[in-house]
Parts: sequence; C-alpha cells; structure tokens
Amino acid sequence: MRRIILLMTVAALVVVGTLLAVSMAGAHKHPTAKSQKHPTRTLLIKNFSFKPANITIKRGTKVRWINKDSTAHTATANNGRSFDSGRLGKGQSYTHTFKSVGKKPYHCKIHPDMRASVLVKR
Ligand SMILES: [Cu+2]
Repeated sequence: MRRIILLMTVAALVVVGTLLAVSMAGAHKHPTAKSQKHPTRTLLIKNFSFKPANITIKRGTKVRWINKDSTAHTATANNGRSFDSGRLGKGQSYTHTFKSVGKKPYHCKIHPDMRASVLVKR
C-alpha cells in the first residue's frame, strides 16, 4: 500500500512538472514566433570581403551589413537599383529587407572585386 502511494505521488509530480514545463514553453513561444516573422541576418564586411559571401534567406528577411574594416565599403546590388548602402565607414551598418525571390548578386563599389550574393527563397 505504501508503495502504491509513493508511486502515485511520483506520477502526480511528473504530471505537474510536465504541465509547468509546457506552460513555460508556451510563455516563451510568443516572442520567438514574433522575431522569426521578420528575422535579421547579420553579415560582416571584414578584410575586404563579405562574410559569409553567399547566403540563402527567406523572403522578408532583413539583411544587415556591418563594416568591420577601417576602410569604407559599400553593399551595392549589381543591377544598380535594388539596394545600395552608400559608403559605410568603420563600424557603420546598412539594412535592407529582401522582398522578392531570386538571386541578388552585389559588390562593393569602391572595391569591385569584392563580390557576394543573397539567394532569396519563398
Ligand atoms: Cu570595399
């Protein structure tokens, strides 16, 4: 009999523990879901290159370039019009939201051999 009571107590504790864990997970779910709706990918411009150079993102993702070099750089779409950061000095950043699907090659206007691309998927 004592053993049954012990087993039931353990079972009750497990149930309560699971419920608590589930409710806590639920409480944390909301901000996560919100931040994933408009996620941001951060890219670094470092040692005269875009890092990482080639990324794949979902449509609607914000991409933020941060210039870590002491030299100025740009992140400029090869088509010359989708996006252009302009001159980014040391520590400056530029953000662009990719709204259309496709491969978006870009480069640095100041150093045209700095090349990279963003692949935007649905
Ligand atoms: Cu550059």
